Amino acid sequence: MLVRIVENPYSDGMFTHAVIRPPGANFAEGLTTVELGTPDLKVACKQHTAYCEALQRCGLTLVRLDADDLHFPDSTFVEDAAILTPRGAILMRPGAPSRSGEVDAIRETLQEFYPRLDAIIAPGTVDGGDICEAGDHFFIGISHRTNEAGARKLAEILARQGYRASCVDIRGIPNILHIKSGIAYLGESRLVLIDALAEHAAFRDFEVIRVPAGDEYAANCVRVNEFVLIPAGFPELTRRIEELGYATIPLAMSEFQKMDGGLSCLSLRFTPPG
Ligand code: CIR
Repeated sequence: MLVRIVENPYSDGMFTHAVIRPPGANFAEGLTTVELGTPDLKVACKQHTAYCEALQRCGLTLVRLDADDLHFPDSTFVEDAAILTPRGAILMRPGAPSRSGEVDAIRETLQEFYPRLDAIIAPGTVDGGDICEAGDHFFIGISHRTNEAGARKLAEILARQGYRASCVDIRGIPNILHIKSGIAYLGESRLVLIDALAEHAAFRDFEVIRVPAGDEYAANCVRVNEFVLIPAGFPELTRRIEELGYATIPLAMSEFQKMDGGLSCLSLRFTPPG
């Protein structure tokens, strides 16, 4: 098929780097709300390797953290520990107590790239998966992990960076852990949205690509430079995205799905300042 290269969603440039962290031996002890069975660590590692290779194919240099085998079974989901915008880094304060210590390793890593790190502070809690960046606007999901105090603090920091933000309460929407379980920004003012979010007034200025029934898990796809990474096995949403001219890379995600994880949460994509 003919593939059109579409403009990068981030006006300040393409992503050049991504922080990743392989699943640890304790991966199956992480949090989950779904009943899809126990993940197979060997398969999860294989899927993670393929994910990393896809990021490299998108042109990214990987910043690889060692797997944490002992303390933080959910630490492969690095996206929840920070938000990296083209204008700065913000450390999150994850809403699940078992995950709060994950931020230390991310802080240490990001200090090598950012001269200053902002942070969400108590009583605020924010998981990175509750933040959807859409150009100059950030949607913040109020969820069972992200509270109003955290959202307010985040909006304040983003405003200092010159961004607008709005909150979307997702607590009443079944089967989504974070806002990004149901939304993805593709660039060019286009949002992929599950039905339960599609009519929400917050998104009315965007062109909406509806997620077909049954493909909801694939709503968490990720635009990385010229490609859209998408969970494998969701041909109808993949087709809708490709029809718009995007080149997709399908990735097997079964073992991460068992732990409530999506594609976006496996990496922190960024371009170091300066
Ligand atoms: C959790 O419940 O926190 C992890 N098992 C999954 C986190 C997935 N994060 C994300 O989608 N941003």
